[in-house]
Amino acid sequence: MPPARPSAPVRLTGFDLRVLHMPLVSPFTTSFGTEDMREVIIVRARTADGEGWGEVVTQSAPLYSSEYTEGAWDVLRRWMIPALLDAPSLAAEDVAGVLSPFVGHRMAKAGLETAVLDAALRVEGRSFAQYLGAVRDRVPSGVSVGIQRDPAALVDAVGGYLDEGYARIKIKIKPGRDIDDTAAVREAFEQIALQVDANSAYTLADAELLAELDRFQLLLIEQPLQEDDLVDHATLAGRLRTPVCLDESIVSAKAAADAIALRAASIINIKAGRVGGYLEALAIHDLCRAADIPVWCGGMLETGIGRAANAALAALPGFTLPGDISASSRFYARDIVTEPAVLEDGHVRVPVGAGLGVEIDPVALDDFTVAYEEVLR
Ligand code: OSB
Ligand code: MG
Repeated sequence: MPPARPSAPVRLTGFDLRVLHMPLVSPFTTSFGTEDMREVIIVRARTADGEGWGEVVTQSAPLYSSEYTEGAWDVLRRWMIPALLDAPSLAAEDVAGVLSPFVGHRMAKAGLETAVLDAALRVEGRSFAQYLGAVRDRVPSGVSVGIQRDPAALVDAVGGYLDEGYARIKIKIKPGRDIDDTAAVREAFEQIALQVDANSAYTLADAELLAELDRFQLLLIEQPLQEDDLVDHATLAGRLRTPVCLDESIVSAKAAADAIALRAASIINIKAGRVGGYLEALAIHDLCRAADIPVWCGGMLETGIGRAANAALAALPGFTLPGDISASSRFYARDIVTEPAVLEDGHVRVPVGAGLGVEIDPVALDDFTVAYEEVLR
């Protein structure tokens, strides 16, 4: 269901865009590469009544998806922001429609919609959680663990996160770093909730190898094949006991409905950035719930802005598996919000303040900013 009560329209006066470079506490390695710095775009919506914040979760290179920072920056400043500023007054629920002529670029769209929604809800004094229909005040926190030097180093890293209290472990895999890595973690920690993420690194020809993962009692395998391999995912799912979960393939509510109809996924990872915003994410939640498909909230190494919004989303009733909503300290020594998310008994609190419920630390924001541009009406 769309939010019971829509947000009030805002009178936009402009947006400002920043590219941030935020150092990671340790390098993060996936099947598509290693990062030691998070490059991210932060959006501020300016309105006649106040401001709102959003995050564009692109990375510097188009390796996870076709979107990347410079492409998003260009489409935001040249196309999307001018289209939004054309309307004298705009509700967050209308942002996706205004931006719909522009094909793709969902992460860019999500950042704008989130900023407008934050601005509107701050004026109303309503939280993201209330707006979206959250039913929990805290959410279980899972952690995504990158590929390490060797399986022993992976076991060490996982042990550290378990000591911190994380409720679920996800390890990244790729060809050559799959069965042995998973076996090492499962042997060291027999009872933990464990899942793997391949980030599209395999093909259907690897089905037999991937079936070897069946012996590890995994919660799921995430995105083994390419983004547009829905039919192959369905074939693979038929050959595995481990549930197949889709991440990259789920770019919209339509893609989610198609994946479910094809039996390409029995679990779905919802990332608001990847699908164009929290309203599309809500639509996916609702259709999965109706189809009895469990969902969980994915992450894109969000700053305190996106992390707050993700916690609110993950508090919806259909989110029955722990999300990649770790404490800010999992990735960052210093965040851009004054009260970064912390781990409490394996959970992260859902913010209760108006809008996203977090305040920006202007000094930190400034320190990480490497590019700035205002687009005004
Ligand atoms: O596939 O889920 C993914 C990070 C960047 C890009 C893709 C993914 C990830 C993660 C990290 O796994 C999730 C997080 O933010 O904790
Ligand atoms: Mg993933």
